[in-house]
This record gives sequence, structure tokens and C-alpha cells, in this order.
Amino acid sequence: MRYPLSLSTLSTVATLVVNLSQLIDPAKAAATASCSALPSSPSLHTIANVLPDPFAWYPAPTPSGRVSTLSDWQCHQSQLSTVIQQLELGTKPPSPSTVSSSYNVSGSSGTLEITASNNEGNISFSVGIQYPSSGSGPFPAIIAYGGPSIPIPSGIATITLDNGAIAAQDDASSRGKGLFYTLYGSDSDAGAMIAWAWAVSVIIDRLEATPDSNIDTTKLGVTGCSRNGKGALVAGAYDSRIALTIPQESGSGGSACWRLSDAEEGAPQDVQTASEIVQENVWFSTSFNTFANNDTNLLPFDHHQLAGLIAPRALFFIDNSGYEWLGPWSSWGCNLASHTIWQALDVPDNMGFSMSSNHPHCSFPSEQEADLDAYIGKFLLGQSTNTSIMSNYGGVDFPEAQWVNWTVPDLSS
Ligand code: MCU
Repeated sequence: MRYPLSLSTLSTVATLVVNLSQLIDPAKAAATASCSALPSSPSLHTIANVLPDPFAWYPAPTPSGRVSTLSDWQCHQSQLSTVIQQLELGTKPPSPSTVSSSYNVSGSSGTLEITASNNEGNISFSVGIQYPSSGSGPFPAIIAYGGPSIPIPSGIATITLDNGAIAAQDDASSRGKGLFYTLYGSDSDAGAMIAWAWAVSVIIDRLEATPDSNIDTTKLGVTGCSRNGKGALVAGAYDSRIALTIPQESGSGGSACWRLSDAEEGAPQDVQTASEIVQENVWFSTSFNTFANNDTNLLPFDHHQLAGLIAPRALFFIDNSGYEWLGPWSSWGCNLASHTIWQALDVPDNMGFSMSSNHPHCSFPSEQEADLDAYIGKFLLGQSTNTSIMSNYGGVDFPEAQWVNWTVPDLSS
């Protein structure tokens, strides 16, 4: 059914102009050299009571048809990368032209101090690096927003980013505040999460340019919990140099799907929805308000497709069934939907998820440790672990056939 779009209320959507040169991921841009431009003003359609088919060409249901080859998929993935920036996250700028860094080490700790400038301004921020106590490196590393709240196995360095300094996330008044906006303007369309993802890309650029930092940039992970878990998902989706993405208890706005969270919310359940989240904080672009405040069924994608921007790279979701506000039913269903993308690419064991039983928010429970170790072991430490993991310790029951109603194509070639 065609939805009657009002140009005044949906002005952002109506003026969609897709420029593939905006793609921020060079690897994906190269892969899509033959990918045609997106339609400039697509009609949006209601997709209700089912998740959008991740293999349908954008904007579903027109043009009709589904992707059927690997190169189709790469094109579709690039298009979605752009569309999700336009409609939900805001624009991730390329790394600024003028960036420098200085690296200092003292014992097992290091600091990378980064200075970046453009014609708007000049900023500096630093990340702390904690090295393993033994071994000679170069070490795999996990970039952790605000520091890790998962157990990091030995042999892996931890890089801590104060993401709140890059883009503030105190409350709804944080819009446009933080170092990112000194360079891109307080009226930038970028929500806090895409601003943090920009910072992660700049950090990786500088690590690559600083071999003395002794970090193996081909073995990088990113993590964060709760609001920072939502952010970790976005960082992984928007930099193909990240080998393993580990969002922890990210809930609505992260591992959950908007449509499913809307379906899960309602007495006696108290689940975070899109309409609540855009009132609470500035994680998203203001362009998302149109959908959040009106109808998430109009979004041409849902979060299984944000997760799918990571495929075929590795993604491991850690969720908590005991914290209702996160939308555990929504996360479990969304994870099942995401997994079909890795299945289609014939790498099903590159995406896993673990739903714990009840425990305090962001305190990692021992029942999930073997699952986490398997993912870190394979994708950061080069071990031969079994990463076919869909652990449902919380016993979440999801009617998959209703919401995930598509067939899975073979996109492996
Ligand atoms: C789960 O992440 C958020 C949640 O989206 C917010 O509604 C709540 O206020 O804060 C959570 C969080 O970040 O907790 C640390």
C-alpha cells in the first residue's frame, strides 16, 4: 500500500538526493563502481507486522525484485549504508584532511593524542591504550566506548575512547555539542552515534600511520554497553576495518528492531521505542524524528539491516533478557532476522548472539563468557573456535515465521 506522504512533514525524506560519492567506506565504494545511483525521491511504503526483506532492492517494494548475486548484495549494502545515514543516523564525514597524532608509551600503557582540523576549527582528543602484560605484539585490540564492560581475554590490548567528548549524550539538550561539532558545525545532521563512528575511523587511520603503537589494525574489535553498545554497532557498520563488533545490551536503537520494539511495548511491558528514544537523547539524526514520531512502519529498513552492513565481517550481540526496557524479545527476533544475511553470504558463523538470563545491566554474566571467548578467539586471536552461537539462556520465545517471512538467497558468488 502506498503511504500518503506529506511533503511538509516528511521534507527530509522528500528531498532525498543520494550521492554515491558520499559513501564513507572506500572498500565498499570500490565494490560498487557499477552500482547505479539511488532514486532521488523514493516513495515510502508501509511495511507492517513483518520486518523488511533485507534482500529486496531499495526502496521496497519498488523496483520489484531481490538481490541474487554477491555483487548485487554489495551494491544493495552500499545503498543502505547511505539510506540509513540519511533517514536515521546522519552523515558520517570522511576523515578530515589535516590530522596528526603523537604517541607516547609508558610501561604497559600508551596514549595516542590526535589533532584534527578543517576550515571550521581545530580539535584534539586522546585515547588510552592498555597493552597485554606479556607478549611482544603487534597486538589485536578492542576499542571500547567509555572503557570495556566485558572481560577482555589476555593477549588483547584495550583502547578507551571517551565518546561523550566527541559528541555529548547527556540528554536531549546535547544536540550539536562535542568536539565533532567544532569541525562540522553545531547544525550538522550527524547524531551522536555517527559522530563517534567518525572518531573511531580517525583513530584507526592514526593507528595505521603509527606502527610504533604496536597494534595489529587487521585485528580490531569495537564494544560498548547500553547506549555505548548502540554506538558500537554503528561504528562496526561504518568502518570495514573493524574485524569484530561486540554491542553489549544495546537494546532499542541497537540490537533491537524498531518495529519489534513497538510491538513489544505496552502494558505490562515497558519497552523503549523510537518515539521515546528521540525525546530522550541525541543518538540519532533529527531526520529520524519523522519516522519515530509518526510511524516506524514507514522506514524502508530496520535494524537487522543496520547490523547487515557489517556482513560478512564478524558481529556478536550480547543481550540481557532480564532488562525489559531493552526490548529483549525485539532483540532476539531482530538478531534472528540479521542472521539470515550472514547465512545468505555463506558465513553463518560470523554472526552470533547470546541472550542471558536476568542480571544487572552491563555487568557481564559468567554464563556468556564461553560465547564471547569463542568470538574473540576466532576473529581477534586467530583461534579455531566454534562460533555457531545463538544462546538463549533467557528463554525468549519469538514467532520467527511471522516476522521473518523471506527466503534466504545464495549470495556467496
Ligand atoms: C540501553 O541504553 C540506554 C537506554 O536506551 C536509555 O533509555 C537509558 O536511559 O539508558 C540506557 C543506558 O545507556 O544505560 C547505561
